[in-house]
Amino acid sequence: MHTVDEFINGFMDELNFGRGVSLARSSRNDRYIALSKAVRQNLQARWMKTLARQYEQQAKSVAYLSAEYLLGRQLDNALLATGMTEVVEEGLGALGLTLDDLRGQETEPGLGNGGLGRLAACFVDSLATMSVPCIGYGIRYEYGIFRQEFEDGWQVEHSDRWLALGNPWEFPHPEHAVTVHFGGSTQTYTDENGRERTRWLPAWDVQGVPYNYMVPGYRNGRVNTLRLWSARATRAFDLRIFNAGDYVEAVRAQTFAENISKVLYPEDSTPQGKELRLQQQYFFVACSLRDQLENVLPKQFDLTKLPDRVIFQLNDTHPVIAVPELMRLLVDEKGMEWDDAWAITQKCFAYTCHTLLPEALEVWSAELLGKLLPRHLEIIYKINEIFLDEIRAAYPGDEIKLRRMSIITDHPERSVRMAYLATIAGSKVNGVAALHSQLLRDKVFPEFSAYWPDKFTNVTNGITPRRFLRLSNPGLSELITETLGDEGWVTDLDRLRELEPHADDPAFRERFRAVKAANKQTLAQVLVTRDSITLPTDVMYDVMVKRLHEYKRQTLKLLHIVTLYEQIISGKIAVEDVMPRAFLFGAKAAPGYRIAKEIIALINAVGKTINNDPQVQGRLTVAFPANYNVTLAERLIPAADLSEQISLAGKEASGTGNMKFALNGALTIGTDDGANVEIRELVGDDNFFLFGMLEPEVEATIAKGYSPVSVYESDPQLKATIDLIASGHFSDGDRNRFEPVVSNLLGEDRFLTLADYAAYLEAQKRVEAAYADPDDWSRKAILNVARCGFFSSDRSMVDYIDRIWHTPAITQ
Ligand code: GL9
Repeated sequence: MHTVDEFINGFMDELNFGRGVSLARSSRNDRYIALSKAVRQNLQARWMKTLARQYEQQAKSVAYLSAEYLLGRQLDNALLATGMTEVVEEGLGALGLTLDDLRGQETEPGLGNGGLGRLAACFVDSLATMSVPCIGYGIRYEYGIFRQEFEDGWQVEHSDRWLALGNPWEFPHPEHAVTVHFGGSTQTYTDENGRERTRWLPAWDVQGVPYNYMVPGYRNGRVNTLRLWSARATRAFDLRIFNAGDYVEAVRAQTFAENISKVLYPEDSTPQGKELRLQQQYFFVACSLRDQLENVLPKQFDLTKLPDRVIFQLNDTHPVIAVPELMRLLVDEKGMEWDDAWAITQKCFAYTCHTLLPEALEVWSAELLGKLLPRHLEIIYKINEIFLDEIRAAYPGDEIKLRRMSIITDHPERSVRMAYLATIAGSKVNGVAALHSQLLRDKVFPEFSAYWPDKFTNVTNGITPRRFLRLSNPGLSELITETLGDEGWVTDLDRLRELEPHADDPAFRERFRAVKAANKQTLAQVLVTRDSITLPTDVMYDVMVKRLHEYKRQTLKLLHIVTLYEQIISGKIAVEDVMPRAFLFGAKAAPGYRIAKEIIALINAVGKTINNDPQVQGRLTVAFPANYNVTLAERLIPAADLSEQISLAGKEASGTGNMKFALNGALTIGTDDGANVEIRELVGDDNFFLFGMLEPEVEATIAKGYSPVSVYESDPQLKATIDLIASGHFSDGDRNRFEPVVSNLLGEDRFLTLADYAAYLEAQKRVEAAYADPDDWSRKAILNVARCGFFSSDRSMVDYIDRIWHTPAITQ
């Protein structure tokens, strides 16, 4: 389907015979689906070929186990990968249609919460582009991350019915459904060789139906697979309840099974320990392991060779129940000796930790785990026993060490520390940025890293340049391609270095600025139609988009905005002396995270007051479009001048938005945290606005006994700013409205917002000074682009492959 005519034929076939409609009678959704199916045909032959080559070459593959994939829209990515965009545009044009209109019909699959899920999507993109065999395993949630709306500035959640109009990008395979068991009890017995064995007598089961998605490599003829599992009732399940005679109850009970893959938990980094979540985790992991052992590997495969063929990468603790599951399969089902099975298991897993917040490390109550997965709990106990014997031998008499390293803890109740299980089982444990990996070793797993120094490593996160530069920023991409002479940078992002000399070329800077200006226009148009938001386009765009979390400190950004506003309305500074800016926010709060929702309401209230105040009109604008998602990110990031990365040092594991902004020519104002550290090292101190406490100072400040109220009392501007909020200025005089946020800041301020306030304002002054010189600003921005090639997820993949996976690319 390489010519325009071939495309038109393919498209019309899909429309007429796939959808059963004529062009004249088709809906926009019909046309979008026909288009997607025509495009996907071009990927299918590559998909078959890729799988065949992998099989022939007996290639080792990565099995990426992730509860989340935040994919973003598929159509444009498929067009880019196949190089079909122009043919399609022309073909649609001949039919009186436009690609622009049809791409707007796609609902993005929002099967993730934020950075962690988006990272998984970037990684599978890079592996496909590098011809490395990978299968991504996850859950096909019927409802992805909630759709956010604002009612009176307050977040309300709506269900994300992303499948409602049909999904042309998935291939369901109900005939390959696998059964997953839950509950019941275990039983010991003696086998025919006189060996003592255990079997699991589960109480109920569900089926996992695989839905395959294509993961196209960029113009390399490869397509890898993403396999997402959907739950449905088994026949046994049906029969049992139907035989009980209550037909209606039986039908209702079927949905019990389907509930498992119904909805994505919207908590980022604060797992709730809910039973359904554990069901989800075991469900997808059990399906995936069975799929590997029974469908992907050849029949009669010698399982002692398993580590030569697959590495299961644990994306955070969510899939860690895979460890006892593999042990159960090898020992109980395949009859292997424990020690042999454990040796295999240890080679087959590696674990990525994505956090530093202690509350984010998953811990399951032993009672719950034992009720749902009794055999797995026994296996975990045994893994722990053997491990603790080893530790006892290494550190005789050190009871404290034993307690610190035990997978099982008894406080506040008997429970299983999944991160420890992953660390003990995994061949490698990695953090996601240099600083984070260091802090993991020193603070989160100190005993483990002393005992196994070589187990711990770092792989700094990355982002795919296909989606986050080539697709999302066509203007900059064209400028780069023209300047470098070819498009090779799309798969070799270090080549952006070649832009460096052009940073000193006034003509190049002019063109660079024109691209940014055009991107602002595009964004402004999107926000008018999407959100009825009007933005000035000739001002600095200062952007903070990420999940709403106290540690990320959206309130610090807000205090800056209120400070500028307070200074104007109190007459401290003349409005003409304020640099014109638009402040853009995007953030979802976990539905049960009370204070985060209050902060959202406060941002909206401040925005409403400022935007309606004629005194500051045109100078200060606040925009908070609801429902920030990948699709909006693709428009927002290329338009940004300033990237806000202002988490409290030592809290943001890496960040990946920070990389996207820098790569698209925004300058960062940021703390010494996560990957900001590496961004600053690469782009240079002069091209990065650093401020705030360093991680050791944070520790020291808290140790000394931090008092936010004394900071407030000793800083008149801070006091005036907070007092303005407390006075009801942004809440029609209602002083109680934002009392929770104010008292949280003054009374607790867990993340030292007030302690970093003065430094942040000072850094913002440096930003203003730099922005006042457009040539110098552009120079800095160009150097950011030129020096951020390191943050390609292709490089992250090289690091994983060299340090952890050892999975070569396939050939031919
Ligand atoms: C996160 C970290 O908080 C981020 O700093 C990191 O960049 C990403 C990817 O490694 O992982 N861990 C985590 O639980 N989330 C992250 O973003 N949260 C969400 O995905 C919402």
